[in-house]
Amino acid sequence: MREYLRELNFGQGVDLSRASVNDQYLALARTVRHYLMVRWLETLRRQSEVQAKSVAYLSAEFLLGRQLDNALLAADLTDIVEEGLSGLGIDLDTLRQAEVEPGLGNGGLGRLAACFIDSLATMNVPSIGYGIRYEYGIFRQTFVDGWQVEKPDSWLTLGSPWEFPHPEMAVEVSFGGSVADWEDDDGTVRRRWTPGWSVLGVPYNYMVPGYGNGRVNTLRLWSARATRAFDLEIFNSGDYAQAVRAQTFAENISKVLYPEDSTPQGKELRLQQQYFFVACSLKDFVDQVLPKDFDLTNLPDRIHFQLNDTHPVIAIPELMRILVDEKKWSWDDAWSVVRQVFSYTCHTLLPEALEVWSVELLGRLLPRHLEIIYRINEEFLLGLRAAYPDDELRARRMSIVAEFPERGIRMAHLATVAGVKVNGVAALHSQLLRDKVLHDFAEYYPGKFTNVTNGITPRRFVRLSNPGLSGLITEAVGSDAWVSDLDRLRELEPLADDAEFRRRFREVKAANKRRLVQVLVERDGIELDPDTMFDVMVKRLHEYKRQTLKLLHVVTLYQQITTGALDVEDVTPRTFAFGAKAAPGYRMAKQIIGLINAVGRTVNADPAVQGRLTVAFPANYNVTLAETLIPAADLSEQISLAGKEASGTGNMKFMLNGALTIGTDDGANVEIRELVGDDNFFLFGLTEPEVAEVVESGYHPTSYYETNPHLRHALDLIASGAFSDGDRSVFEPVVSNLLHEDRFLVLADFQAYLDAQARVDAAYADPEAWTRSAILNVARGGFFSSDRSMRDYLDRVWHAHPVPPIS
Ligand code: 26Q
Repeated sequence: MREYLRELNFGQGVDLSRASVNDQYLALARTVRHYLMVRWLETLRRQSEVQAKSVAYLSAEFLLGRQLDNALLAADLTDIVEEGLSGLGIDLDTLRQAEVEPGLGNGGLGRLAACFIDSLATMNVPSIGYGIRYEYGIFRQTFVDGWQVEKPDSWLTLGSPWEFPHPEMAVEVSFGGSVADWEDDDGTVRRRWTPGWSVLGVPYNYMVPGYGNGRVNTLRLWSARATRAFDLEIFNSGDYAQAVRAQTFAENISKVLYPEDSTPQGKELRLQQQYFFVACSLKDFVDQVLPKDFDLTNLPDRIHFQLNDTHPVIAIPELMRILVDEKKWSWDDAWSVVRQVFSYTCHTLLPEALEVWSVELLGRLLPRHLEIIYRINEEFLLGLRAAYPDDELRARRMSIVAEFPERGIRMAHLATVAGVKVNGVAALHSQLLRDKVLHDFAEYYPGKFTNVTNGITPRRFVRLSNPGLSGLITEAVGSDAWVSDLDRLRELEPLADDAEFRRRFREVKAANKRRLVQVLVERDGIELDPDTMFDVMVKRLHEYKRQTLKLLHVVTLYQQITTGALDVEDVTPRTFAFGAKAAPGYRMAKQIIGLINAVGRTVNADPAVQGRLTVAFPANYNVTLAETLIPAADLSEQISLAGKEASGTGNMKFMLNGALTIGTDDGANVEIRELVGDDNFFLFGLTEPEVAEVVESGYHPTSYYETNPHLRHALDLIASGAFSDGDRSVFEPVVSNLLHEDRFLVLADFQAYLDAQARVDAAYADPEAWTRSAILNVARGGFFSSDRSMRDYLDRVWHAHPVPPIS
């Protein structure tokens, strides 16, 4: 605590009596990071000493969540700090809550990256995360009359104690300009890129502490600055305003996270972001991380670059450019190294979500890279045509260069051609990649395709977010070894049949629900009854995820109660909790948010419902809210149309916190159900092959509307203006989309969903049996630790090994 007070006095420049909560939080954070510093330096020293193969995780997003609690846990400082602070009359929890979470990601993909670097550190794997230090992360969502309004997320304004800027390590990244032939000293004709402009990338290092192992890995995020030359030149020209504008222009690159998490728009700034962080990272690794005299022909022994979706795929031509243009290697030598050091993880199945950059844009921004891509493609097509003579259609399908609707570069094809491995993120997803999305490639490159099912870190999503359950588990296992060895949860299995254990498990869930109720009152002014079933659907808003299906369930119950078709006494009291951000430009998603809020407003206020149905939609769902919401859930909603959700990771978090899942046969739900068994999972809906069949034979949503009275009543009620003050036009687009288009077969799965919800009600009516299932969900969820995902990547993709510290 002496150190804490010193940080407060000399770091923050205040004394205890005048310190704001933020001052106190910052001082504590600095104290903790100070403590971790020794281990960080030691880790770096060991890493360069041992020269083991490392992993570089390249990701445009790292959705970290709050750092303080995780750092305290990793360093085993929680108790000592809590005690010390309380001696000063300070409540640790108050300081925890002062932290603004770094929301440098949209959702699943960004959070996955954060879980993975946590696991890599915990498993002693030499590794580094590379990404972008956005000045503004994912927007803050507010509701105005129930409609989403976005506010900037200025997470840096109150100070960011976890980062270490290194302006002296800045690297230069170039864009634009032109390419021409030139003659080398020895007469070889080479290509020379003369860029049009450049920016600096300043690295900001973040500690990634392993759990209880004294290791601290690095996450290196890049921030864009104007180059000094750029600055000087324009300032000297006397045009001050122009010079300032130029700086702003450069700094724009890392200004804001794009809030779309599918259907990427071909925005120039987004491509600038991608190349910016990738070029910085490769240069950093080659020039700074590797030893000075390193022979790059040995690169595959020292590094594997994992590409988190196609966002960093421009790294492939960039490494070719470095080797061929800068190091003067032959094309073939360069290619033989490049094709050994990258692997690609695909996170989608939606064709519209696959990135394609227009040749016009790519050629303007990165002319040399475009040439390199063309050459990679030429040689790829040469091999392809040799393997499949006279199959021009196949060559066109597989080409890296698309011809329609405009000439474009298919980043997933480039990644697949150059990558050592291509993986999907759940068993079903990987299967569909092989069979459908990348079928031609799976045929051409047998052995390249693999699966690594996603996982989540048990440190943040069980140990920290659910202390009550963690206490129970630790008692049952006999130690806290499960926190870094999640298979030990299996030891809970027999306790599912122990009435006393079930009682305590239920008490933990009840306490988590009370904790959530309190948080939501303070955070949103939402009042909930903890003695209801908490039925939770939290995830990005997307039509394929089908928030409307859950809403139709709510509307159906409401309609039945108000018309007297259902006696309100027979309704299981439920709280329907939603959390979802919509991409700002995704109009249908925003309409759906408006509709959820509108239904909530009406249902919550209707005395006929007698408080048995409550809709809660707290704004701005984020990692921090997830940490209190998920442990309080009874029922986890994972109801995407089969074949559309690559994996899902929220589903795993709910399972490990003792919620039961109602879900389709999609993504990792498939594996969840296999593990917990059909008795402990509420399965419903079409399977992926059935979906394909329905779509194939022509899907007519109206036929479901016409034949299913529940569905008709629910949709009619929405269309009647019952939730929009009688105005029939407000939600007409949602209703008519469902009736006439319904791309994601909401109406086709509606009745099956209602039936499954009836099974949920029946099961919930028997608390002992329900608790037993909940315990089995926890006991059988160990597979979903991201530690296991890392082991799979190490074995199947990276062929790297942990380097345990010398103890
Ligand atoms: C691309 C180009 C331009 C602008 C934005 C983007 C962009 C950004 C984010 C495209 C996609 C994303 C994020 C995708 C994502 O989160 N996918 C989810 O990944 C999870 C982790 O694997 C899976 O569990 C989910 O199923 C998948 O939807």
